[in-house]
Amino acid sequence: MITLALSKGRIFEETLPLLAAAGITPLDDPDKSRKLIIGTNRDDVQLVIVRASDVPTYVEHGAADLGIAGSDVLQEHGGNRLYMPLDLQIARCRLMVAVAKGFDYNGSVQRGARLRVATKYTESARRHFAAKGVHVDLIKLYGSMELAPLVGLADAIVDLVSTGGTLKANSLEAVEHIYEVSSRLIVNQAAMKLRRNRLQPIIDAFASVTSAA
Ligand code: PRT
Ligand code: MG
Repeated sequence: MITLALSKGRIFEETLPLLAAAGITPLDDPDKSRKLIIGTNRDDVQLVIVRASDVPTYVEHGAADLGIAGSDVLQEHGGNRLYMPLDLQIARCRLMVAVAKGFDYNGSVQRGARLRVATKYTESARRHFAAKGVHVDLIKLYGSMELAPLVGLADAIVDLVSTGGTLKANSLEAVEHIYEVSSRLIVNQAAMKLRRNRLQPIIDAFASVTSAA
């Protein structure tokens, strides 16, 4: 059995065309079904549905041969024990610093004020501000980062931005770009050695759609 780990929602939806190129059709929709293991039209391929941030863990430990994870998640996880053959160019967005409209971010940085920054992306944020030589107090959150500046929990947030609609709806504005994000195919290193003949056709099919896009 070949096992592919991925998260439901945007990554699952944007992976469907890649799976189709490999001749793989899921038998259930994880956004409707409560099943965590989803069969496919191929007896030898199954999907496991996990939290986006857990995908690298399943693949690293070999519980899944393959996985699809955002580069944001991989940056936080530290994916050095994973083989990453492809940038799939799906679920694209960018990691940004944002503040409440009217907050003088550049002025605060120039004055050397110690900023309170709320984020789920503590590793990426730590590296970004360290590279700039800006002192920050990081506040770890697990979601709804946009709320933090509105209620005085933080001066700034580090979060993903796609359309910008969420920032706008909460009277926030992006003030700094940290990095571009897209999803990567990740492969367990032992599986890549031992099961290459089974995995390579799937990787090639994904690559054919990705480079055509
Ligand atoms: O939801 P859960 O806590 O289980 O995990 P998750 O939020 O990590 O999963 P999910 O499925 O929401 O995101 C999975 C991956 O999709 C992320 O790791 C990114 O690589 C990628 N991705 C692409 C995004 C977005 N675009 C995105 N816009 N992930 C999250 N967002 C959120 C963002 O955090 C913000 O709250 O959408 C909001 C902003 O969107 P706009 O369009 O309003 O700017
Ligand atoms: Mg989410």
